[in-house]
Amino acid sequence: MNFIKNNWFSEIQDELWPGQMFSLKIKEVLHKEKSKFQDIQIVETETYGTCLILDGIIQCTSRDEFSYQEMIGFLPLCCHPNPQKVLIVGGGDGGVAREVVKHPLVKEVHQVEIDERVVELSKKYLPSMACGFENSKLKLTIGDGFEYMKIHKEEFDVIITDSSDPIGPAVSLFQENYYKLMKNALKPGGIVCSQGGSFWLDFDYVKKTMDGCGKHFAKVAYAVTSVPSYPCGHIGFVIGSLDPNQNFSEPVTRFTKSQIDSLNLKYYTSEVHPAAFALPRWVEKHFYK
Ligand code: SPM
Repeated sequence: MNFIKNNWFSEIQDELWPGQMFSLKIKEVLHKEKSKFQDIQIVETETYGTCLILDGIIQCTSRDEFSYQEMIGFLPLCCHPNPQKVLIVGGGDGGVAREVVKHPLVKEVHQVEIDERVVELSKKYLPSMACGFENSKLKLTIGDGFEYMKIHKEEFDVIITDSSDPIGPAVSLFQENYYKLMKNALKPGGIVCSQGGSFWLDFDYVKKTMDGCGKHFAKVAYAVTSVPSYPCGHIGFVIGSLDPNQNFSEPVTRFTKSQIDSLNLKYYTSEVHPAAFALPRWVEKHFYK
């Protein structure tokens, strides 16, 4: 798999985003290998910093990664009244862990990542994200998130799934039985938040994932953020709560701007939080009917 030609990397994915592609100009290919699970490339780009690419799909760039990592972490954490114990499934670059450990109420973060090589390479080439692994609140397990949850029942307040796209190995993380497993791994009132795809590209898939979540969770919603290096510059999160009185667009933990700055949050604020749940009418009608 080689999508680099004349110093340009192009994200070509006929199944997920047919007829369009996003390209980044490359300064240098820093690393390339096939791990046990996937094709891994790390490249230095002209304008987006260092970029991690898995199976030909951009996972994060050092220029814009904070938007995704802060939002997938802080949206569910700030909706939960006491998010002491958190599980992260995936997230091998460490960026989500870096954000989750910042939350003042979080005491323990457990993370299960299947591909040890992504963790090792992120420590070497993406230290500003992989610093999440160095925090004393974090315990990393290399393994399968599905199997991990089968033996951890009613343990977590929040479960965050930072997966790649619904193709290949990550497909099961978007399905109904995954939501059932997460429900069983949560304490009463627990919240889940998963990479949910974009309404521009994955409209029916998002709806299907929300429906799967809705079979096991009392409240379900979809929130969005902008990430220029993802296709359409856009990505969403499917969020579910076991609490039937949950109102996702009203965070129970609110931060002043000075707290936001001391937490070194660059995208998430208590004002961005409710705005993330505001959807265009054509999307809202379809997702919440
Ligand atoms: N910690 C960052 C990992 C990012 N995981 C999600 C990557 C998704 C990339 N593709 C987005 C396409 C949306 N349809």
